[in-house]
Amino acid sequence: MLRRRIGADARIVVLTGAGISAESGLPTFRGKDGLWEGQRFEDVATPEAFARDPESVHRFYNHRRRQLRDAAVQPNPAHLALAELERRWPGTVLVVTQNVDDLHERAGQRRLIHMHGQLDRVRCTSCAWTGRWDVDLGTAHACPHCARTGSLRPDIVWFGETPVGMEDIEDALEACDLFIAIGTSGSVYPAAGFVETVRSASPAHTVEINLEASAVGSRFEERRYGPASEEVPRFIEELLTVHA
Ligand code: BJW
Repeated sequence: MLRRRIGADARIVVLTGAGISAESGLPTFRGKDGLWEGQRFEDVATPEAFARDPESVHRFYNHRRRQLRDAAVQPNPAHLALAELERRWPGTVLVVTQNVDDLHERAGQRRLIHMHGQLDRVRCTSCAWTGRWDVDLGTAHACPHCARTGSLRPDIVWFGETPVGMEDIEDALEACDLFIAIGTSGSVYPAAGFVETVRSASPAHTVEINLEASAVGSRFEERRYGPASEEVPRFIEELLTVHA
């Protein structure tokens, strides 16, 4: 049962991390079999790494972009439940995802901010053009807008770069009544600090859903531990049973 009564007009903000896509077949970053295992993130997820060795960075993201198109990689019950919440909740729902996959969109989520960018988009470092990109990317490609070669990069937020949509995210966090963090380790900022932003701005209810306590788990009022594909639909069903 929900630990606190949530009003029908509640403004809900949901933060998602790699754990929500794990059961769709996409690896998380940290821990056993994670993307960072056997690899230093400084070698693939920083602007310095890209400047030093763009082909290695392209290889890392090309592999992941191809993985996204694997027929077995589909939204799981947790993504679907969040889209259902957005459709049926009388108040507002905003999903802020750290994930660069498109599983929330494929599940039907509409109010969504990709704070760490998107795998299926690229950006030109020369003219700032951004656009969709579904195939492998390399240093020989030319920008479709300015025609410069070798200036396209994955539209991903690397360490040391500013996440996308921070003003809108901060406004939503400060105004929300319910904050739910799903499948994120709480080890990368600013996302790891969102629970603190919510707590200092309002008396909102805060809920963590994860396989295990995250690095900031103790800061949440309510904690539910188990696979996202089970815990998220259960939690959302409880919310909707009360109000929809
Ligand atoms: C399940 C599950 C299942 C598994 N069911 N759960 C010192 C102190 C504080 C901060 C800093 C510092 N030094 C530098 C910083 C800032 C830095 C930072 O945080 N560094 C840390 C290393 C400390 N941050 C930045 O540089 C960010 N930019 C920034 O701060 O700009 C300044 C600014 C802020 C605010 C406004 C304006 C300006 C940028 C961060 C960019 C992160 N990029 C990456 C890689 C790129 C994307 C990609 O390649 O995909 O984003 S790093 C990587 O970590 C990726 C993820 O989005 C991110 C978070 O990982 P996530 O999602 O939490 O995954 P995991 O693997 O860590 O955890 C998975 C979780 O799921 C686990 O808890 C499991 O238990 C769980 N789980 N299966 C439920 N079935």
